[in-house]
Amino acid sequence: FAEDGSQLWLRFPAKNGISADQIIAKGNSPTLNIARKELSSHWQGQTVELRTDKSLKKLKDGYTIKSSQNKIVISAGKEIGLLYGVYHILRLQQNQVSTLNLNITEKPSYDVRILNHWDNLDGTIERGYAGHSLWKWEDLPNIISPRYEEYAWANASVGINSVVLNNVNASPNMLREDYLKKVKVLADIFRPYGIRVYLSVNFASPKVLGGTENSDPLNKNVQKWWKDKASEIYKLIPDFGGFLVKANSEGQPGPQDYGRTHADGANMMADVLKPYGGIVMWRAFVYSPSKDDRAKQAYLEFVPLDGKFRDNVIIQIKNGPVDFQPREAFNPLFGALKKTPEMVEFQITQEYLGQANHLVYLAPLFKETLESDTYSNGEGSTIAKITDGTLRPAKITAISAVANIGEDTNWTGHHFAQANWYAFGRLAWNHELSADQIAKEWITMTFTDNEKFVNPVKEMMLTSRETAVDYMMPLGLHHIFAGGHHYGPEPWGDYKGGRPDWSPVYYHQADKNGVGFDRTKTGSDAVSQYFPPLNEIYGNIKTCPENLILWFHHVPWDYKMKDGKTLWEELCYKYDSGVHEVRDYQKIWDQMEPYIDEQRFAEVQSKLKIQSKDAVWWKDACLLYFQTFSQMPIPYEIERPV
Ligand code: GCW
Repeated sequence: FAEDGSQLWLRFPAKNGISADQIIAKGNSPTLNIARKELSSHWQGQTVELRTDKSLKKLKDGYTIKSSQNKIVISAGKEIGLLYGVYHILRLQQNQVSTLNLNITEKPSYDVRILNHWDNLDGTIERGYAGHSLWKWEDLPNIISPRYEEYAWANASVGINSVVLNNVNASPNMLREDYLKKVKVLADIFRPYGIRVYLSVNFASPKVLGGTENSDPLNKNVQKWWKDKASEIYKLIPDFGGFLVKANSEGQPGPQDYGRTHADGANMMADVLKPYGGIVMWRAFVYSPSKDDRAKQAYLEFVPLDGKFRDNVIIQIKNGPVDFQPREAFNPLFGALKKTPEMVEFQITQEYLGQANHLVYLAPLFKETLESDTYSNGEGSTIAKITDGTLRPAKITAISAVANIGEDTNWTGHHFAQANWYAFGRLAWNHELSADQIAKEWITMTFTDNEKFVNPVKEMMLTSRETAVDYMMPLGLHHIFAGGHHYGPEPWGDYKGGRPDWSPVYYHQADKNGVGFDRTKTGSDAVSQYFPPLNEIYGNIKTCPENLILWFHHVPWDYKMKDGKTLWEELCYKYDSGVHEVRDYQKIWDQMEPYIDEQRFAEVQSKLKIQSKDAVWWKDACLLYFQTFSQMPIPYEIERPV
């Protein structure tokens, strides 16, 4: 068959698995039947017994696996746990791990492991680089694409249990009756795979769809509209997950339009969902053009509201305070809300990381955020522990990421972008897994277990995020992307008369003295939003980590860095080493030809060619531009700009 990447990491052995009498399981639910089918199609080991065991309910979606020579017993409180257990042993089989003496207990790090699709009803995808939307709204509810079930399968195999189908810049039409009937069809297909459907909602829906005089959350007619809508949704989809809301951000409507707060808006929705067990994920990605540093705005708006949200509201916070940059300091809102559950929003789709052209493995970025210590409850208050319920016993724990999936044959545009979907799922299940282990699993399952392939390719993946930072925005530089599409460099961008907070020059602040955004006390004082000792560490140029130095400081061009180079030289070397790293990836990849299929080999090779050209483009554009301020020579040891 064609190796077009359509099978993702789901390349279980094609020959027959165990026979029906080697599968011991009671019941006939759709979920159990999927588990049976997976075993009889792909499992080649011992007899498998699947047992539901009420005493294991505390493991939530988790399971135990115990095995001897002749038999494996998978037990779980819920049937979906049994299916996850089946994927676990299939993964072991694919990774050549012995399944003879297993004694495993798995419990997911988060209850809600959710993909956010930024898919529009017209089939386009905001920041999507893998073709149009998978959801064929025109065809639904009558024509059903086989990819709906394949999508559910892929998610279940890594433990993703929730999806938001539509863009956070939400069309009110999403809640129209005809669309809800289409949503129901998807929910029915996803359900046996343990996946619940959620929707992004437009705050102005009552007025736009229902003709209420406004969408004020304190207006009784508005509340009634939402209540009726919730009842209509739950009649169609009894296990509907809830709403995701982008309000009063980038021009979207919200409660502030009526002088109300985010809490007023979120609580109104929470109240109508509560009777059905639904939740509201309210986004903290809010900012507007103002004198205040954009990086401070979420904290300023949300901290005063701490404790005012209903218990079925969770605040969804982007990993950094600006916008999914190659590297950001973590968002200071994490840990700052003491009485309100918080969840991370990552971006799998590579809006700011070379889109579908660059090979950038994101697990190291995800891990960097999750392992960041906020010090909110003293040392060890990592973002992982704040969000997984360890430090904030929360009714709901969740983790989300913006999907990179589209209708491209290989789902994600770049073959290696599949790894980022996979890695998010695996970390949502267990945030303690290492980026290294996840990469190894994924490579083995997706390509081959030949070490001559696995080791060099894994090395390339593990370094790829830092490489992208080096050739795009080293040392804490950020948001110097070309306006609108955010693909290439435009550090000179100065949208006078437009939005200054979208202008690259606002973020790098280069002048003849130096470069970087002063977020210390002498500048925007964003550092004071961090708990001690981080406020001091970040606020002092001597102790600020160098990989964030230009995020927090305006640094003189001739500032001496730890390695003795001047800031200017360091910048030159970083850009240059990013270029060299990508060229090394090309060389590594060229040697991989014997180990894998021709099609994926050639497609990755040609993407690396683009990435390598782009890296040079970034380096030349940024260094030549910044040189107009530094007035310093490019160190002769590095390749001169072309
Ligand atoms: O990253 C920015 C994107 C917008 C996006 C917005 C958001 C969905 O450029 O396209 O809108 O963030 O997260 O709301």
